[in-house]
Amino acid sequence: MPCESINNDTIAAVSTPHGKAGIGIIRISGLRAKEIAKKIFRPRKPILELESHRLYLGQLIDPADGQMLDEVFLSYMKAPGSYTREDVVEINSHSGHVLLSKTLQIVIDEGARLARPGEFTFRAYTNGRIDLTQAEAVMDLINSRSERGLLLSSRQIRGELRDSVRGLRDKLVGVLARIEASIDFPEDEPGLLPREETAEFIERDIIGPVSRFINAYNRRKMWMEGVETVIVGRVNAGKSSLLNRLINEERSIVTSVPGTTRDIIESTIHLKGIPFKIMDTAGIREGKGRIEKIGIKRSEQKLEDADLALVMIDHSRPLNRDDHRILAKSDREKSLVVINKIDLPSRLDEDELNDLVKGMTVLQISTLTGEGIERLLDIIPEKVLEKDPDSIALSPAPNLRQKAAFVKALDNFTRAFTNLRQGLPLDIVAMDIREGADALAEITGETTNEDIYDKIFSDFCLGK
Ligand SMILES: Nc1nc2c(ncn2[C@@H]2O[C@H](COP(=O)(O)OP(=O)(O)OP(=O)(O)O)[C@@H](O)[C@H]2O)c(=O)[nH]1
Ligand SMILES: [Mg+2]
Repeated sequence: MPCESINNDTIAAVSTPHGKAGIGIIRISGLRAKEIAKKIFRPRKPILELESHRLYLGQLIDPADGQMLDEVFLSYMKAPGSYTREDVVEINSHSGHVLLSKTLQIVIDEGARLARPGEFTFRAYTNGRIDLTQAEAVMDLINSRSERGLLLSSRQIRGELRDSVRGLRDKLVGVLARIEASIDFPEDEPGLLPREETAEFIERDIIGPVSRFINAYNRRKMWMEGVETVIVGRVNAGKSSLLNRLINEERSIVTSVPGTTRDIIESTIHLKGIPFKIMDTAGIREGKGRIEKIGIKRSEQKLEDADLALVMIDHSRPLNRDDHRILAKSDREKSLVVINKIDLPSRLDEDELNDLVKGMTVLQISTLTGEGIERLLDIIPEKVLEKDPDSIALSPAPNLRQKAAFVKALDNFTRAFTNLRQGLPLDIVAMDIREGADALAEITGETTNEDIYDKIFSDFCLGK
């Protein structure tokens, strides 16, 4: 969508959620914003001119019949000192669907048009106030489901990812300049471009950081969407009791009948600012009825897919084949062993157990008395954070679109690196570096195609 054609008109939308609330905000952006404000707003104290960045108290008037609709606050932000870099007017009125719709209708009658979802942010982007990574971070901020996700997106709004990408592109420009000079003056190549050194530079300063960004995508996913945490174990071990303890609610049915849980029961808790989607699963045992077998299959699938597994062992019963089977299927890297029912006497064979859980973190708990639960709540986030030391520093992490561009760029840079070392012609190397740099530019939106609005902004909410 070409930006020239859309930025000539003035857009308006209700920027607050629907429903009853203390206040509702109508936002207007574009060339006619101020003119519309003057027609529909009568300030309490007479003024000569609406000044930028001031809040005025007054009446909202329907110019059609001169009726007062509401007492409102109005502010005017003169271009380019506004969210969109255009003239922006915001009307804070009382909330309520009818009042806000009527106000919006008046604004439209006076010459604005209804904004599309995300169009205010889209204008901030097309007018050069923010780049694409910042625009996407605005959406993340709104949708964020965790404190860490919020922190990450607020840092991205300040432009951390944009700056890192631009830093990479600056380095590439330097490399390209030297390659091009060597193409033009081949006799000087050894001095201008020691191949081995240049290849090393590409590997360390370009391929390294790009790969780290790609890996960081998973971290972002965890923070934004939650760490999938599955509780698995044999029947009756106390899995449902543990879920209920962790979320502090009687969510999952607990009985002494083995095989009580059939479906996956899910609930989210936040630990150290990270959302954890805790899933209770059907207990695993061999040779039971058809329905239970389906449940067990699902449990095993979840164990495979999850980011983290709490593998539960019953302290009051000897280990059996089911325990062995579950532990054999558990990925040691992402599992914690939880020994439950320590309020009851042990019937576990210590040697057998030690052998089975070698190298894994083991915790002892009782969901009945609550013993060990606090410790478990500490260890769960530690397990996630230890795997990824960068995450503590909250370094920038790309979203799916940005990751795809990094992957494309990495492919180009890896080829350039190999070709350089193998002595291939420099114009081939230069082509890959240029393509890689273009892929990076897609991240910030500096070389983007026209359907950017549909791809990114249409997912925004109205009024943002
Ligand atoms: N003494 C004691 N009993 C417990 C403890 N945790 C759970 N139980 C009991 O063990 C039985 C099974 O608990 P659940 O939480 O339903 O076990 P589950 O692993 O979800 O069982 P399935 O869904 O059948 O696989 C219930 O009678 C619980 O009250 C514990 O720490 N100590
Ligand atoms: Mg259960």
